[in-house]
Amino acid sequence: MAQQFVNSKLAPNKVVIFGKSGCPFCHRALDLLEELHLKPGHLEYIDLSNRSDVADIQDYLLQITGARTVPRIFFGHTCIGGFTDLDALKRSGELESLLKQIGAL
Ligand SMILES: N[C@@H](CCC(=O)N[C@@H](CS)C(=O)NCC(=O)O)C(=O)O
Repeated sequence: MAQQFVNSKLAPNKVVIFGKSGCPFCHRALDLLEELHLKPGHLEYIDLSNRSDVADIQDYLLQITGARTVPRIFFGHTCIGGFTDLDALKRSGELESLLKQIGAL
């Protein structure tokens, strides 16, 4: 179920953030991406906080991305990591071109 849920959310030209409401890194990741004004419908924030299967989802995220912390951020089907990694992409100047490559910007 967790696997199905996560995979159903990912799409080639979409940015997806799996987060939790009490997580400051999640809010910073969402703010950073919202500031870039991605194409409508190409950014989705998924709040895992109130889901009964949150642990299963995080276990599955660990399995496919190497970490179960939130945020877990996907560009298409590729996980770019968490907020620190997103911020590093911004600072290095790679972020916008990666978003353009997947068709989200
Ligand atoms: N360096 C990571 C830090 C992420 C992190 O520490 N997230 C916390 C929440 S703010 C977390 O996942 N804690 C465990 C949990 O909520 O299951 C990032 O930038 O994404």
